[in-house]
Amino acid sequence: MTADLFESLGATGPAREKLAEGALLLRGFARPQQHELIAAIDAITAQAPFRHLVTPGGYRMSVAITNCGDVGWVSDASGYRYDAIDPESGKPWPAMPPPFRALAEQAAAEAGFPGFAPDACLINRYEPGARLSLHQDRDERNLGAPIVSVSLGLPATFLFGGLKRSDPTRRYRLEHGDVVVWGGPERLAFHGVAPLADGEHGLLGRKRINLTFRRAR
Ligand code: MD3
Ligand code: FE
Repeated sequence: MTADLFESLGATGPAREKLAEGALLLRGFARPQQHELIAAIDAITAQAPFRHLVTPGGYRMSVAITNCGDVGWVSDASGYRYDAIDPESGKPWPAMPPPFRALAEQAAAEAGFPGFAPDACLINRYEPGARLSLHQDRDERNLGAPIVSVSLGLPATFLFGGLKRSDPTRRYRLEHGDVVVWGGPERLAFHGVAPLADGEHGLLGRKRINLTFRRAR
């Protein structure tokens, strides 16, 4: 309890937490860039607005998404894939802003993955009640590259399971500015996000935004 308190205050204790082999949580790593990141997200979503996808199974996702980078993650009746074109606009996805790229590369290097060069950034928006059920991220061609995740806005409970859907899950609270690097054997672990609790964040209001940087191709 006391250790948690000190850690959250940044007074002492590790700002980095090893979640698994190749999976590293960097508390507050994105905080110095928070304003720059939020401005970039606003510019991206002006070009490629958040939308609720329908899964191949016909369910509307409660999380709204958009993308930037060379390719974006899309879902429709034919399945999930990465595509260079935003199906809503018929145009390429907005370019990945240099501060996004730099942050992802620096975080990956901290976790032992130097030279990470993401070509896709999926941007998830959670409003109160939105959740992400347990899934694996396996649509990327290069599964040797890590995924770097950046959390902004309201805190969320992240569920981290094993390589089988039925494996038990551990829970982690992800807060504004937290960055997680997922590589190594846990790259294919099942994971999800519990329904977002309502709240008010000073910069983002009643929502959480998560960026995931990926090497898709
Ligand atoms: C562990 N996003 O977009 S980020 C996703 O908070 C996704 O929006 C969640 O899962 C979110 O696919 C979690 C953390 C994360 C991302 C990818 C992973 C954890 C991961 C891939 C493998 C293992
Ligand atoms: Fe995922």
